[in-house]
Amino acid sequence: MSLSREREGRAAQIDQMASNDSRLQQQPSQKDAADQNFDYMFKLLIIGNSSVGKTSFLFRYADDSFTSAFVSTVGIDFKVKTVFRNDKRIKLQIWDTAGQERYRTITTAYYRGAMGFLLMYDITNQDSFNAVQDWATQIKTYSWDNAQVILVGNKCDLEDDRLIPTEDGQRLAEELGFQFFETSAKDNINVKQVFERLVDIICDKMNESMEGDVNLVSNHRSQGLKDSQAENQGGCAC
Ligand SMILES: Nc1nc2c(ncn2[C@@H]2O[C@H](COP(=O)(O)OP(=O)(O)O)[C@@H](O)[C@H]2O)c(=O)[nH]1
Ligand SMILES: [Mg+2]
Repeated sequence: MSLSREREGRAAQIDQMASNDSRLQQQPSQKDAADQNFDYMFKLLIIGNSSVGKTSFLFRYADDSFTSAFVSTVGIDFKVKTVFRNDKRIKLQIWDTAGQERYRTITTAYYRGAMGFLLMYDITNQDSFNAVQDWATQIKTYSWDNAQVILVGNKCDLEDDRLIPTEDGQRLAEELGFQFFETSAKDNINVKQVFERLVDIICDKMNESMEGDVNLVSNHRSQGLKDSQAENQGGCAC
């Protein structure tokens, strides 16, 4: 089989898998999820204690919606959003912990291949802040060394109930070597900015590295072999 036929066959297989995946069919972003027209794909994870607002944050970013009812996480594993950096289409596959965080039993498979993390706590909840160190250790233990992390203090709309001063979040982020944002999924504060910063720091890291495509899913379906090779050598150029 010629190389291009083989590549087409593989792409058709992936399309077929995507259309068989019931999760994708349930989601409004189904078209986006199955869309193979992208240059790079980043797997991102949102982790942190239960109830800090992870699922709400993901819905706010991916669907621009918020519901104050407790959002059931069961059955929703990830959402997809495509962003652009320097003329490159970057498909973000953003995973939610699907309630597993309640038991602190997030499988190591979940971390595999993740390039970026949002480690979230709730500024009105001391336990969630105390748990940040543990989550950071999990990230360091199970994920790729170059994975980028942003510490996110969510629910900053609840100023009257605040227990964690901004400076404490900032200091902890510095200690851990993470960037830091306070956000509100409810009032849509800093949600898009957090994802944009995470994409930027992942791109910076990739460009720093000579092995620009390590751990990176790059889609060359519509390109010739020559283009792919050239691009692999040059990193993501984003
Ligand atoms: N005031 C406020 N409530 C929020 C915010 N984000 C989430 N919540 C609420 O916090 C609760 C837990 O949110 P959820 O997204 O299910 O948290 P998860 O367990 O981390 O996925 C829900 O009642 C949400 O409506 C926020 O930014 N501000
Ligand atoms: Mg949830």
